[in-house]
Amino acid sequence: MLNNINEDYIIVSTTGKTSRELFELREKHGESHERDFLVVGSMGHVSSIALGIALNKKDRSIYVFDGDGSFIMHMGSVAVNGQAKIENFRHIVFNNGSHESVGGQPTVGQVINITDIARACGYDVTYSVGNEEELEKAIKDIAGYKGKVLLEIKIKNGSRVDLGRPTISLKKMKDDFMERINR
Ligand SMILES: Cc1ncc(C[n+]2csc(CCOP(=O)(O)OP(=O)(O)O)c2C)c(N)n1
Repeated sequence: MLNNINEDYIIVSTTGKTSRELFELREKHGESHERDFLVVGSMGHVSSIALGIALNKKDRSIYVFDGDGSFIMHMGSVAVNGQAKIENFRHIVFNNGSHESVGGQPTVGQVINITDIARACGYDVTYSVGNEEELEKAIKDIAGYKGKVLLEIKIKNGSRVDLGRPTISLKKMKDDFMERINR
């Protein structure tokens, strides 16, 4: 997915294995972490943090990497996001129907209709994809789109058991990220 984002972007990524995977992918590809803000610990707050950045950096494309558990946890923020006057908000929900990071307890993520909720709250366009081909097409469609987008990616559980954790201090990562978005 990262390879298919073809614009100047930043990522605000939810707590748990999503952020751990993002960190590991950057390391694997020899890429810097400065585009990424990893929300470690504060489950459910990722889209609110991203909204603050999107409102203040309107020339940047903001990708929110969210989980279904996190999305549901603070669903009120979806209403606030949906009413914000911004055109640079791309909310991606990795929906595995569970809290995989902490043992795989089921959520109602794959029972409720996340895209309907987003549209009802004011998001301009939504996608729900379930395979790689649809995902690649959706990523291309939303790049550069002027508005608030929600893309739900329906996935299965299956993260690696030996997945690492960030090896750079969170303070340094935050400082590098701040430097990058203010450049
Ligand atoms: C306020 C709060 N509650 C609980 C946790 C513990 N916790 C970390 S990740 C996680 C599960 C997140 O589920 P989801 O957003 O669906 O992502 P997944 O783990 O499936 O990738 C939980 C419960 C936390 N970090 N913060």
